[in-house]
Amino acid sequence: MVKILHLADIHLDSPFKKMSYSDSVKRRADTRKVFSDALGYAQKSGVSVVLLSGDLFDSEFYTENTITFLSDSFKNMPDCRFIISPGNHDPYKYGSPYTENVFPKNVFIFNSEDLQEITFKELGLTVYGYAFTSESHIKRPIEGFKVSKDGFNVLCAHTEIDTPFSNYAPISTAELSNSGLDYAALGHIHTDKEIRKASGTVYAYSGCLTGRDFSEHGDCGGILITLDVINGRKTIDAERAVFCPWVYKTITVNLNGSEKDYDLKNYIVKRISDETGKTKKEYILRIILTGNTDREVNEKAMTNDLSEYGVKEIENRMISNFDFLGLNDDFSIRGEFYRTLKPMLSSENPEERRKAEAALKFGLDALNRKELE
Ligand SMILES: [Mn+2]
Repeated sequence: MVKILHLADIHLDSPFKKMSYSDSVKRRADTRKVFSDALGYAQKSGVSVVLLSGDLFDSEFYTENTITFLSDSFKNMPDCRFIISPGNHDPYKYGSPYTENVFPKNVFIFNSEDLQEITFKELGLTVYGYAFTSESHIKRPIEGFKVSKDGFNVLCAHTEIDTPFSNYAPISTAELSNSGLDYAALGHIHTDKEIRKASGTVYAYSGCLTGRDFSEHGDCGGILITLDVINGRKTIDAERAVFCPWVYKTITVNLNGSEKDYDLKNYIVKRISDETGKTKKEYILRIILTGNTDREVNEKAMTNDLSEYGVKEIENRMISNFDFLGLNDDFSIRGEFYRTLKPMLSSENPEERRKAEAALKFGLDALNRKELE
């Protein structure tokens, strides 16, 4: 039996530009802590290979501290092998963390755009991989590839799957299907968390190790792979493991209708508890307010007011209370005017929305031959 931990998109030393300096320092340390927790889990689970499918680093800017931290982490697990496939954020090239530093003996780093392989006879396992050597990788890395080794065959790859003209080492499910690989450990897509199968090949993105902003929502971690032979047949088990204690989440709160009198704060708090349940997770929340209402909201004050519930951002997408349905079906020039403005009325840009609302009010008043204010 061989146990493998699949991780990717760790983005160590991310700058966290949107945060304050002290928060960004803390979040970088937290990221390292989550990585340590993942390796602790690997040790406890009897993992003998850790696959790092690209973007271990966020960019060519990395600190000495992080290199020491990584080297120590690898050294502290001498019986485990660490395989690194450099990705588009941390390509293998002159000046990269991979060429400038010496890593412990149990670390294997792919260094060519062409497919390479490492066989661990003691495990009956061959790992295939390649490196981004710049920010893009046009070549199809496993085109025409078929495994030729006995035992277990696994790919460790930074790739954009099923996107034929991608600049990110495109691999198709047809290629995986024909490859004879037992597992493809993919990196690059941070929020794809589905474990799939193409013929005999199980493949998955691990997703990012930790969420860094609202685009990296939901539970984050890696995948534990167990390869075995039972009654002469190969078996594979793939199981998600969550390592990141914080979760980015967006909640849409619709303020439509007649709820004019309720307390807005209580209403949002109730929606938060409905959406997050009673878990002990640390939620980082963005609230999107929608609906047709004349309610005024001070987003900044409300964000402060709700910060104890984990709210970091409030986005106001509410539109004031016009007779939209009526206008939408109105075939006069009033309806045409409304339909022209409609995309701007529901724009994600609050400034554009407000301008469109003002234009609608003035326009309708003008069409109604009212005095303009
Ligand atoms: Mn990435």
